[in-house]
Amino acid sequence: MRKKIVAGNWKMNKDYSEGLSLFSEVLNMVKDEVRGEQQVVVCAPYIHLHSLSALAKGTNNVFVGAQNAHQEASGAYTGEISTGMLKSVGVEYVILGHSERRQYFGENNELLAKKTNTALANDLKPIFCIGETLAERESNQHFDVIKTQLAEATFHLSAEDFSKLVIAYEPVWAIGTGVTASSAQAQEIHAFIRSEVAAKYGAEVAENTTILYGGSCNPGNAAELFAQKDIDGGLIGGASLKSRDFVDIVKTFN
Ligand code: 3PY
Repeated sequence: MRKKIVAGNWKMNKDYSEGLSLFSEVLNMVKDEVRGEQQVVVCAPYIHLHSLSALAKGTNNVFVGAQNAHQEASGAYTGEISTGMLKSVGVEYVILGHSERRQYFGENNELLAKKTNTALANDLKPIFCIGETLAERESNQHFDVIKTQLAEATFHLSAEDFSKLVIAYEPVWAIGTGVTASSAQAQEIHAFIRSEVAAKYGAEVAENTTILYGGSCNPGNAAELFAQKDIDGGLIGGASLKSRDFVDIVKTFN
């Protein structure tokens, strides 16, 4: 059975005490709600990760994630954070390839392939983001864009390593815009992603790959999105900053 995940992406929000309060509220509300193959992951800014990991310790299904990591294991990279450092404070997941990193920090598939390798070498599970821009969708290139992102950044992995990834489909036109892909649009792409994974790694790996939807997912649209056959949860932006909204999305699974 593949994992069902609701992951929050706080982005560059919440100072230290705000982050602790938000995470504690979420933890208290979800710790008895998340069962079996379900997981909740909170991807917070670096300053929070050590404290949040300590709070999450002892829960079975609540994990902490980072939003980025450097591609090298260590060295003279002033201001950067390595995957080994993240692992040393109890982090389990790392978001890679978010469209904001691609857009504002020039991250491309080649760099993201390196980051993916380094994360896996340090036993961190990438939540690997892919998705097309509005112009690419309008010119009917969305399937090709997704195919290329997957192939160039992840299909060099062995089947065993690929199985450790979580894929997040985040159409760029739905990020921070309040516009959500319809459940049919999202399902169509998720099914396509699964078929690409099946063509590369076989049906069993594809069947076990968790594919999240991200992009203005909120308590009002999560149930319909998560009910789709190939949507295994969400990567939640703005709604992860309010404990009640985030927990309502988590409860959608029950
Ligand atoms: C959003 O929903 O805006 C996101 O970018 C989630 O990662």
